[in-house]
Amino acid sequence: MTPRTRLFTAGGLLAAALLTPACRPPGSRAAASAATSPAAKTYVAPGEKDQYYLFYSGGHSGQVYVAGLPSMRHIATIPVFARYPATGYGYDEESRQMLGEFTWGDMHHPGLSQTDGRYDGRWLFVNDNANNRVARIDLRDFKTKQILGPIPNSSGTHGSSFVTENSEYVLVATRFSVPLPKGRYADPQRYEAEFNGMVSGLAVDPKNGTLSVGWQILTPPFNWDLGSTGKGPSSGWAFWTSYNSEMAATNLEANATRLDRDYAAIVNWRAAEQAIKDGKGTITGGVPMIDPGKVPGVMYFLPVPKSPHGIDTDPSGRWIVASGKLQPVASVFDFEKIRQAIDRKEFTGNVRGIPVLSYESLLEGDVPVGLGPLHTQYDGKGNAYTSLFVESAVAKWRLPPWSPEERKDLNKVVLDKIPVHYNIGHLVIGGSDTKEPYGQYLVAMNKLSKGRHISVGPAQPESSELIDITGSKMGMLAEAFTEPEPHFAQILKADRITPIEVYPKGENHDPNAVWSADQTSITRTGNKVVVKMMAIRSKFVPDTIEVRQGDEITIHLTNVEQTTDMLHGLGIVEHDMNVVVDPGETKTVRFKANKPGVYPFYCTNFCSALHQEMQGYLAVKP
Ligand code: RUQ
Ligand code: CUA
Repeated sequence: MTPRTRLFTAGGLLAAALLTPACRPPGSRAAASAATSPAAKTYVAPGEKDQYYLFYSGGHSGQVYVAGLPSMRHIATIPVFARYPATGYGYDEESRQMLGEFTWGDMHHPGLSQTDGRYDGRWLFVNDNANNRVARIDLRDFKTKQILGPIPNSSGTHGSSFVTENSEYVLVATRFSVPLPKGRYADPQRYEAEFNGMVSGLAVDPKNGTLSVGWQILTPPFNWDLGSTGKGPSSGWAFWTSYNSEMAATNLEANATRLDRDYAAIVNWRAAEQAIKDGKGTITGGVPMIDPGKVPGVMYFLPVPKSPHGIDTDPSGRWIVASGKLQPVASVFDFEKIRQAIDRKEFTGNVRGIPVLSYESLLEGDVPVGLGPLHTQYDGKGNAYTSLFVESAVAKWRLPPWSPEERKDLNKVVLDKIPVHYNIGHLVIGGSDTKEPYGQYLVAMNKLSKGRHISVGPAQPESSELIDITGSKMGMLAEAFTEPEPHFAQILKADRITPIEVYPKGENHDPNAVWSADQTSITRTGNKVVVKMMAIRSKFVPDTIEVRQGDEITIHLTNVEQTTDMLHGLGIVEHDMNVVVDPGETKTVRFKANKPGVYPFYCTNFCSALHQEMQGYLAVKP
């Protein structure tokens, strides 16, 4: 079967496809396919709600996008590493301080917090590959609460955000290597001698999720790529693949693809934690760091197929799967055997004192999945799904144990393949990185969409595809625009969380909050003017602020509403200022009244029939 016919039969579109356009009156195509269309399975009628959240990374937009599944409708944008005027993020003091000196981030891999190896619905962690940060979003209100970083000694925090079973740590590995500590100059020609990579354990405060750098592990200057955390037999361990074991500093396309194998890192993060407690770290760049060549038991290297892009632990925690982008196989390793080899010290050598395990004796099998394998996800029923970038497809295959016949020809465990459009990067199955995947939908996140949308010019919109994985064959259900640039995603059952819809007044501990007109004020101290302002349908109190040119103005704005969906905004004309306050929320903005004149301000969020009347004046005397 050609991929094309397979797509149609798998999707159940065959009947519609067989009708020739000539014998069909206009309009009947839609009617015919509506009855049989797989898209009907994704239809969420007006007033009904989706079953899952899809949290997908917005890449260099710096934002997290939220879609509903199965509708694939984009329902929210959570700004993290970039300003977002729609929610006033990056304008008020708190979010401005979180963003610091950066106006953008390159977000790659969201990771949900876990308790006992299952999503607990508390936090979503996301990394910024560009400015070496990791942020925490609270799923109680879908807001960014912390941006940690730039992380010391860490450059290109791409191999993130991998959350351990009980959210003890968010684990991060570096894509780039630099001379350490950061800020030190060394000639890039001396890459191998002077540059280093890093694995960081970001400790998560179990009460409030606050991130801090717990410890770091120094590594050779390999380029660490995607990873995963262990569970079950691999509990307490974590894995990353690397490219550039060659340690080349220039023309990586050629120089980092010379060797047949690259190294995966097998990290005992519990041992790293213990080593730090035992005082075996040295403080570098302000954080405790372990040299795994000198502290045994923390890191091991496992050769894997050339130029891999990721390594994924299955839901049982026994099987770990790495794929080499340049070899058409997914390599399966049995962690129990890895563990035995480590215990028995069966090493083939070492790199900078880090023991190297034997690929040949630990390989369970190379499954011939297809061309350009990148990432693997699991359905919890013993099946794995690998994205094939070059082949533009997803391969479904069966994890071990395999029969002797299957072992002789592992083509037998490749069960299905579905074409996707086009050049798939990541794919996601809800809960794949937990003990209990949902196993219902797979979302293919395609790197190039090549003409899937009506043209909007040279920058073609990205697309993602929703695939039904409940049957023995995968079924293509729907395709949707995806905000660029999607990398990884997480899927969470909608009923797993109950986000708040207003900030309860009793929880607002901002000392500058005001709840009635008589509490509002304008106070001057020298050239500093502090305004305590209230927003309520449909006015600001006060609505006239008189200041002098050069004054420093602070406005504490409280939205006193306790009603769902009743937001107010404060936009100040020609002052590059907009904040949005949710019901019960207080935000602070600070700016200088540099220009004389009278500047209207107004509510930027449509809130009532008299929303347009919700305005006032900033009057600046020269
Ligand atoms: S990487 S397409 Cu940034 Cu997630 Cu694999
Ligand atoms: Cu308040 Cu519009």
